[in-house]
Amino acid sequence: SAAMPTVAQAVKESPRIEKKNGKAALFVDGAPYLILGGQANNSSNYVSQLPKVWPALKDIHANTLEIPVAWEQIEPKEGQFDFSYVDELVKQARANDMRLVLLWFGTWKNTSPNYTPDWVKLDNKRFPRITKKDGTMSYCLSPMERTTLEADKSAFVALMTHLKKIDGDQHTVIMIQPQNESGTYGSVRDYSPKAEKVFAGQVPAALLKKKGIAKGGSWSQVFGKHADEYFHAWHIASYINEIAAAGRKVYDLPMFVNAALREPLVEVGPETYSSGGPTHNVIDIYQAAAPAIDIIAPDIYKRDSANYEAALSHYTKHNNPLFVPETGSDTEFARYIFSVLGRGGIGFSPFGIDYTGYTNYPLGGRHINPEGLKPFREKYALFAPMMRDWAKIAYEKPVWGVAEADDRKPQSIDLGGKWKLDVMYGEWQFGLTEWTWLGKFDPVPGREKPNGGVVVAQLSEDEFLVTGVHARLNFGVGDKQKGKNLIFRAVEQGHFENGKWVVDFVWNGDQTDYGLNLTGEPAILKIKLATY
Ligand code: N0T
Repeated sequence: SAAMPTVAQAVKESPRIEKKNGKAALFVDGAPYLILGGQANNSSNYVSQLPKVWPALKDIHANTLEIPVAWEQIEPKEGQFDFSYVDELVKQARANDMRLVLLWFGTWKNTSPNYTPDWVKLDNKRFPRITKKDGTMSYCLSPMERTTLEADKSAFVALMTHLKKIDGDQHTVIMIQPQNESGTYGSVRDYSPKAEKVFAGQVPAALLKKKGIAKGGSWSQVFGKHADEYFHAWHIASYINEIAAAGRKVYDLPMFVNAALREPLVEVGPETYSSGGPTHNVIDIYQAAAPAIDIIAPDIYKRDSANYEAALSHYTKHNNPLFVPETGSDTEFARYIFSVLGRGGIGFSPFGIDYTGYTNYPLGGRHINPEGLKPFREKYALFAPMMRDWAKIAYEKPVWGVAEADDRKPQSIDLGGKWKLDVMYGEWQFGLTEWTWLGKFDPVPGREKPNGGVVVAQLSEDEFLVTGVHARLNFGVGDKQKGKNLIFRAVEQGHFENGKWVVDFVWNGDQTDYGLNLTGEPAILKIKLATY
């Protein structure tokens, strides 16, 4: 009947984060969605720059653009809004078949108020900055000020109201990041008289509960040497939460915050990083203070594998969905998509992906051009054609992933006890690892830096979906069936069509006798294991 919703209408549900069995998925149009992202440079948020953004995203097979919307550009005069950039951005995203994650650059952008309108950033009286311990003024706006919060909130609500109007039926915009790398450098918290008063007061019950602390008290009494940082984190998180919640009330989109990292592997004090931001040691505080935030996300610019993997471990704790909204655009960073997806991540996004000519090297790559972006392109090429399938499988089935480590040594994955997978890095078309008896060969080009990796999903007891690059795979029997010999029932290369696996051809002979070789060419394998 005419009253029945059509299929197209029925699937246009609002994007949302869903969680079950310790896993998380980003649902877009009613089904899990994998963010193969690229974040534009900071100053690419103008209509004139957009034509230089889309080609870079396309060159890496991205499906989602992360890009700023700045408070200064939508509310240049107090109470007067200009959404012309947002309108054009959404229009062009649709024309380029791209989804959007919008980054709200408001009170805190890399902790600073530089993206606030001049009527905010030039009015210290109305919008006070933090007072440092020695009584001098910090650059950073204070989270303790109601006026600032209300002003930011009203701009953000105006943005969300506008998004609902222009995009509430299509959901080109799938997620929002309120603020960017909040916190404060150079002062652990606000020491203004107003803040001091609150600091002397009681720790909120919700925080005590989250921390499992029975006996309340002042911040110093309860948290000792961590009191200053926890206090600041609580107030920034609460501030962001109030803004996010007000925005979600008018238009309910998933929201996340991003962190400028604290050292992942060494204990350092808050005077060395953005104190009060969502660093790994305060994830639980953010969760307690900011229920309107779905994800606490790490911006990872450490190139080395030890730090990178440690950062990922930190941000998968506390039942926090894993999403990497920023990472370096250089070669070494691309491999970590396998670590992220192997940990059940909902998305991955290098930073500075546009052809404006800017690069944040040495945080990212030196050459943001088709050649420089190749490491990302070859990885996204694996997932782009099956991004819905992978997202669904990762939400429902066990998954593992490894990125080639800096030592470039082989790694072994325990696939749940019955089977295991040994991964070694490099490329061979035939035979053993080193054909010493055949003499020396030219090194494989493009393998100067570690760029390999593999992900595996268990489809059923003896069936695995595998993809990766620059790796050789050797499956084996696990501890649970020691003494048996493994044999492939079949190694299928194929693709997904409307959610169904379609076999293109079957690997055998040279392609399987010495391990399964994944090169830089996209190959998705379904492996059926057996024993004899
Ligand atoms: C990031 C980006 C942009 C290992 C830097 C990273 C982006 C912001 N900040 O290009 O500014 O908007 O979120 C801070 C990295 C700290 C240094 C890490 C050294």
